[in-house]
Amino acid sequence: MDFLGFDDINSLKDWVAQARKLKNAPLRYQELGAGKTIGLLFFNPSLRTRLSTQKAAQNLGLNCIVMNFDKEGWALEYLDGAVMDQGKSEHIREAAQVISQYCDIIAIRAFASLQDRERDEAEVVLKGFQEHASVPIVNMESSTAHPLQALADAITLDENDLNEKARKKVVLTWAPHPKALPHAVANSFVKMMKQQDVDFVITHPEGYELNPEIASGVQIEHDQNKAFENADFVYAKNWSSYNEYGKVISRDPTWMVDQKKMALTNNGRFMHCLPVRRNVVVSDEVLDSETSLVIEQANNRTYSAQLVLMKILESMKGQ
Ligand code: SN0
Repeated sequence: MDFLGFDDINSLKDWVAQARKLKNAPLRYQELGAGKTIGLLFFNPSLRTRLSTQKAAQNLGLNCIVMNFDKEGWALEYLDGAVMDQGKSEHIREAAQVISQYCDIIAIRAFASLQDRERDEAEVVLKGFQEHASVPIVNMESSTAHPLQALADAITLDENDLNEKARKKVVLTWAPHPKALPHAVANSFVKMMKQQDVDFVITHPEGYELNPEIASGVQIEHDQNKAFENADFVYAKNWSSYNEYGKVISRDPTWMVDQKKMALTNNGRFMHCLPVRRNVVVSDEVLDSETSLVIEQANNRTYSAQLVLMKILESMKGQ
């Protein structure tokens, strides 16, 4: 069993319930991973993903090997038939097979380049490992998806009564950022929201439309203030343009989430995957207030990762 994207979750409701149970007794399955090893390969920086996945592995008794592949590994070639007389030292074919001998599970972080949409959408790194490794593969944020974050967000929303009483309103808002950022977090959040019984609205400036295949059927509101009206949850995230691929076409500071905007909501809770640029994406006031769920979201990364690793370990039993 691989965990590559949100579509690998067969029942979100069940998975969230199982993760919440796991959170109450995280050390109950310490035998499950005994004698097995997970390798975490990072092609990009990480704080939460690295530490929470390592913690999740430890909770399951797994050994954990971590490698900053971008800095410490050989530059990998992914193209079949390549004549490797340039900068790339090793082909994914050997690398994936070799790592499969040391690790029973391989988890990979490989962000979008934001240079070449076709290459990013082909998920060259994740798919390269999937094709050539002989062990299960876990996505720790690829070019187009961050399913472990979206699962953690689903847990956080559920803990904060998303599914209690009256139907809730959730808003995903684009927010300004100095750098061009990937679409992965937004994509997986949208996929997750599509499986929830809520009113879901995306708000962004014109030109920041997400991949239409992912956002199809979702209500889009270009007036951010209007979108915030009566919202129970506001999830902020920056992403670069999809149509003008990887470009920053606006840094409009009026899109920052501040107290004035949160006052339009129904005592709404603020969410962000972190890391977050203070006073650019969200004001100190909001981030430091009781309405913010960002620290809980980060905590739930451990249990989303642990649930996924548990399911993979269970699927390996008797093989
Ligand atoms: C990443 C992203 O996909 O947006 C990871 C989020 C989990 N975020 C960043 O790269 C932020 C970098 C910055 O300099 O603020």
